[in-house]
Amino acid sequence: MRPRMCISLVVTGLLVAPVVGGDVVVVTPTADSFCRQSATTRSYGAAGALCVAGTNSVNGSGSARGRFDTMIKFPMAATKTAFDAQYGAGNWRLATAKLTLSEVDQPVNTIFPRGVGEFDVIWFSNDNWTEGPGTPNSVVTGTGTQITWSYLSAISPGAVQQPLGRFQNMGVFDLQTFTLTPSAGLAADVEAGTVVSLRFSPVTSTLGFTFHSRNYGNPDQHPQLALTAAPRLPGDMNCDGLLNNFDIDPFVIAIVDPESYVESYPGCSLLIGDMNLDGQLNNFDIDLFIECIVNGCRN
Ligand SMILES: [Ca+2]
Ligand SMILES: [Ca+2]
Ligand SMILES: [Ca+2]
Repeated sequence: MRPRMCISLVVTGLLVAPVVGGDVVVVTPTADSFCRQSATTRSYGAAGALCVAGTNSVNGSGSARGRFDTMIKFPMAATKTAFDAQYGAGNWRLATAKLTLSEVDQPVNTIFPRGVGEFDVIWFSNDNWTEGPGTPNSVVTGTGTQITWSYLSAISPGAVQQPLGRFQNMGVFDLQTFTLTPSAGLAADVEAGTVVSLRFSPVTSTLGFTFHSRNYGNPDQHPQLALTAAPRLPGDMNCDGLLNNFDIDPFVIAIVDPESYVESYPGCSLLIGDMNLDGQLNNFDIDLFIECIVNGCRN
């Protein structure tokens, strides 16, 4: 059979230096804000911190603080541009999404509660919200689309909300990274280069998780969303949207002579041959490629 013949040439012929890719794109927010159930019209969008807290949360002095939810908005245009350049326009899908937050375990401002517990991160379909100008020390009533408890409550029933994971804070002053499930909505936003809105809602009633916002002075401690992509159709080496015998020759070229592949298939990417999705194209991808050509791919 042709597939086995062609590939056997590669298997017996060489040890190829890996083609490394799988870049991580890191995105920071364009808007973020918390809101409080006990202060329904207040804006806190310019605060240096964000918070998600349960209904029974208390601050450092034991005073009841009640429920806090947080909204964060990430722009995806630059991410799409980067992955289009890496894989070819439309030839990739969202693979992983990791959120890093900078926890403030003992916030100075007494508005913020403290307590370890669980919370949900949720993909929120409605991007029609803004961060208002208020802070804990600057009393401002939110107007229009500015995030307040009232506005979030008004837009929530009409929004699609997809869970991206249930997590727990550490109760320490440190960066924490949470691996999000790439839900259909999250993936669609990233792949279209639009906007991702995330909502943080409490699970544990005594949770009080405070972390730095994009308004905080040190940019290293702003919320960060780190994204990676993978080929949309692994093994489609000629980028015609199909995986078949016509991909065998370009796969062989990509393994043996990567520079020649790049010249011959502009707009495609060597990483489309990364069949085991480890971010490299090398000999370890050959068996999986053969398996896909002969028997069809599992994914
Ligand atoms: Ca903000
Ligand atoms: Ca193809
Ligand atoms: Ca690989």
